[in-house]
Amino acid sequence: VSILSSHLSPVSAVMASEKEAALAATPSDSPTIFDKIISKEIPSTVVYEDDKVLAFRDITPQGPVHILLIPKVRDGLTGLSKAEERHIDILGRLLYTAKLVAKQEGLEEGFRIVINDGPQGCQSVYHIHVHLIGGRQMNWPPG
Ligand code: TR5
Repeated sequence: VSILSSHLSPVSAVMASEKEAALAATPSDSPTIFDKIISKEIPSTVVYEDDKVLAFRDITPQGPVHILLIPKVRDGLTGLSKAEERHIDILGRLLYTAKLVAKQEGLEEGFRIVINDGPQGCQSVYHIHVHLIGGRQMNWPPG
């Protein structure tokens, strides 16, 4: 463990604590940090925006490219497990936009899409989001 710890960069340490927080996070319908990112109250690096979707760089990237795509209006969609028929359009739009952003980011060799859901899925922010991760070789199975 000490050998591993000594190789942890500060970013990895932040990631570890974020994931611990995710495991402890309670699913909630309260406003999240993403509301403040949407309103620009909290700055983020926006890579794509339209009237329905915002895409910005993850603050603790898991690869050379790590972008989060979120609906600007949550409409009860705290996570994928809460999806209703009325969300079908926005769910499709999030995935299609992920493809556009992947191209924009030059991820010609491939990429990974992740949607964490609930405590066991390691979700930490209860405003649905699609992770677009790329720029390195991915492994399977995920952790
Ligand atoms: O764990 P899940 O799937 O819920 O993903 C939440 C993601 O939000 C994580 O990958 C975090 O790194 C990311 N995150 C958290 C914050 C944040 C962010 N990405 C960009 N900017 C952020 N700010 C300003 N604040 C955060 N707390």
